[in-house]
Amino acid sequence: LQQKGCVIWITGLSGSGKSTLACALSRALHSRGNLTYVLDGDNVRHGLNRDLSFRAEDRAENIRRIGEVAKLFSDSGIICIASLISPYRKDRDACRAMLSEGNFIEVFMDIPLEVCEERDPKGLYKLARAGKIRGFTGIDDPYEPPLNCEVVLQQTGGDYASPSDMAKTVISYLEEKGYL
Ligand code: GGZ
Repeated sequence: LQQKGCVIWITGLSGSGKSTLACALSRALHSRGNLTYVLDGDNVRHGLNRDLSFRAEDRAENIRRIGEVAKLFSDSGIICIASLISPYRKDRDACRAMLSEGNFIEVFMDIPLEVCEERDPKGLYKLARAGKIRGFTGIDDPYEPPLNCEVVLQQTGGDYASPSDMAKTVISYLEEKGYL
């Protein structure tokens, strides 16, 4: 098995495509024979983290727990893909500090709020604008973009890369850095 355990941490707004990328990346790695595990914020909140709300302290705890679990997977040699909004820089940096040097690969879905809101796959932005959801990230709750992350995925020439192209970009990074 040609891989080194690590955590690929995908951060970005709701509707930016984090879960879609996590899934595409996981599939692409499986087809190469690599082992992965996906920890998706929205899913983990139905089980392990079902006691947590979206207040800043609870988001911090959500991120901390997912970081700890991701570390366990990465210690076992698995490539763990964590996809959650993780809006606060200090919470993401605390996860980075938990892992050995270089084993935390932060991937920023740099998709403008207008685009995420236009997509609105679950209709949550509409509810947030109508005041039916309070403290929604990007509307009335903050999102702090990474200042120094390993991979930034953004618009190129007026169009967005497909999930499989984005997955390829991440895989190239992993190859370049010797994780694969
Ligand atoms: C942001 C919210 C909120 C609020 C519910 N703010 O796009 P989704 O729907 O499927 O994924 C979002 C998910 C965010 O959970 P995370 O665990 O990723 O968040 S964090 O890292 O900040 O703890 C969204 C939905 O839950 N959702 N209410 N108020 N997103």
